[in-house]
Parts: sequence; structure tokens; C-alpha cells
Amino acid sequence: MCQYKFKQSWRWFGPDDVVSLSDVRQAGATNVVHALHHIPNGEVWPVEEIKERQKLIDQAGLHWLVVESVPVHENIKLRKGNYKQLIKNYQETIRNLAAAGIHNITYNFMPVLDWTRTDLSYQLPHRGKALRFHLVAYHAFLLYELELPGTGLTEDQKTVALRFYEQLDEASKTELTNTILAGLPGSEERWDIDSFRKKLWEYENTGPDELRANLIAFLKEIVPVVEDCGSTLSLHPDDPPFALFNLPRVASTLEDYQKLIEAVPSPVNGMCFCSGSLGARKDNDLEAIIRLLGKHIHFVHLRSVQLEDDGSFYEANHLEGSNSMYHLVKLFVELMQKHQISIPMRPDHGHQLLDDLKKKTNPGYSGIGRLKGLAELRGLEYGLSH
Ligand code: DNO
Repeated sequence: MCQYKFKQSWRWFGPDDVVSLSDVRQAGATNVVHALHHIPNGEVWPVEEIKERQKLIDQAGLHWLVVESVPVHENIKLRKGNYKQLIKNYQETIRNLAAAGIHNITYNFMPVLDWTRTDLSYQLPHRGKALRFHLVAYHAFLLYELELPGTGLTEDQKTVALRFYEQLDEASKTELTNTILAGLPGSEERWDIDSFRKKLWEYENTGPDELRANLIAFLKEIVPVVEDCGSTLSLHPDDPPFALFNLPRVASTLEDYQKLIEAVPSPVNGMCFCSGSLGARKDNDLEAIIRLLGKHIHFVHLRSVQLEDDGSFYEANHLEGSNSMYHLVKLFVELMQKHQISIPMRPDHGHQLLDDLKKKTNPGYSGIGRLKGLAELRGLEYGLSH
């Protein structure tokens, strides 16, 4: 039997989460992935508050293993305004987390929006619900709600989007806007059409090269602190891993990550391997990413997406979808033995199923769907490592 195994983890959003800490234990996870969401983006997380939350998690018989995320303020991404102070605050938060014994830090560098979907209750044939990114709905929102030019869209795509938009009633239009702008679980920002438009203008002169330079400059200031603390940094991929609203993306592909690691070469400068995010792009070879980035993967999110012909996708069962979960987990089992490490892994998202269909759940983060995902993934790993 293999000695090194995934550290089974579960994202918990705090005391208001409908999924309680005892639910987390019942689901079979031993570690918690968590963030102090109540602290405004950019402020230092005080040691006392970290420890207080940690105590709550300990008392439930669990361990706060990973922080997801220490959010990166927009001013750091754009290197403007008070960004220097914000970076100092970020460094202090990393030190404070280490003082409490929390060393695995995840972050993302997606401008303006965190992850994006267009449908939070896509009906599956069995009547459970999944999250979906429907490209046509996104185009319709871009062209007819935001009223932005669809640069790069073909006439055909515009016509299809218009037809889709015309058949939506007012309530569905509002729902689409809220789904895209109101912030999915874990996002720190919420927008309305006007504030979002204004925010997009701020990125007018920031393309991928500029954003990447800003990320590298940020890493150069953060990585030495992370090294000193004996911690690791895991950059979550863009979700989805292609440009939306003309905003730059710099964590979508293997090459993106290689550039960042080359620019700031440290073992702590790493990746959160999210199979669902990376897998939403056909030309991402997920197995090659595991093989080539290996030691830089400090955290793993496992879920599957089913790609559709036009670039849309929906979240599939954890063991199904367009990528082979069998091969991904097998590579991780081998990687962990080779490097003699156990990597934290959480089942990412889950379908809304059974009793959860009657509850108001956090999109993607309902209890039963993730319990099912974790059970399947645990079984797969168990089989592969015996
Ligand atoms: C999907 C989400 C998140 C989210 C993180 C980024 O991909 O469930 O993991 O993007 O908050 O750090």
C-alpha cells in the first residue's frame, strides 16, 4: 500500500455555511480549506482572529490546513493606488497565518471577477442540478446587457446570441446578470452593470503582458516571506481558462505557469491544480501539467467538466466528463510516492442532489454532491494505491 496519500480536505465557508463542521466530518474529510471572508479584501488578518477560527475548527475535530484564498486586491493586480501598503498587508497576513501554524496559501489573480458561470441550476437528466458556462448566454450578456462590442465574435455568433437574448424574459435577464456579476462563493467582489463597466475601463491598458508583469512583481515581494515562514503558495487557475470581457488572463495554461515559475524560481512558488478549471479548455493537457509542474503543485481541486461543441461546458460527475479522472489520480498517486509528500486535495464543487435540492445552498458547494464526489475520489485513490 502506498504511504503518501491525498490529505482529504473540504472547503468550508464559515459559521454561516449551511454545511456544518460536523457535516464535513461525516463526509469523511479530515481537513478544512477556509478563509476569513468577513475581513475586507486588502486588510491584514489578525493573529487573534485566525486563532479564534482555528479553535472552532479544532473543536469540531478538524484541522484548518489550507487557506483559500487570501484575496489579492484589485490595486495589486493593477499596481496602482495604495498597492504598496496592500502588499505589506498581504505579507503580514502570511506571517500571521504561519504564526498559527497555517502554511498552505492559495490565491488567484483573475482580474475583476473570480470564477464565472452563466447557469447555477442546469438540469441534469436525473433532475439533479449542475453549474454551467453557456457561451451563447455569455455573448448575449456581453452584447445586450453590458452593451460592449463583441470584438472577435463572428456575425453568426452575434446572431445566435441575439436570438437567445430575445427569448429571455425580464426575470431571466436579471438572473443571468446576477449569476455573472453578483459573485459566486469565494469571490470577494460584487458588481452591478454600471460599476462593472467602469471597472472594465480600468483594465483598458492592461493586457496579458502587463498583468503578468504585475503578478511577477507581486510574487517577488511575497515569495521571500512565504519561504521564511516555511509556507507554500498555490495559484488557482483562471476559471474558465480563457479571456472574458476582454480582460487579461495569465493563469490558464501550462506555459502561463512555467513563465511564473521561471520568473520567480522557488519551490514554494506553486500551483493549485484545479482539474475542472484547467479542463474547460480543450488544448490543456492536464496529465502533462501534472508531469511537468510536479513539485510545484501544493494543492489539488478535483472535479470534471463536460465540454460541449461550441466551447460551453457543464460540471459533470467527478469521475466522468471530458478528462480521465482515473489517469489524473493515478499520476498524483505516483507523484506523491516519488516526492514523498501528501498533497491536500478537496473534491471541488458537486451537483445539487437529493435533500439539497430543497435547500438554499452555496452554488457548487452543497453538501451531498461533494460528499458523493469525495467518496468516489477516495475510492479511486484507494484502489490505485493498493
Ligand atoms: C472554482 C471555484 C474556486 C474559486 C477560488 C479561487 O473554480 O470554486 O475554487 O475560483 O476561490 O481561489
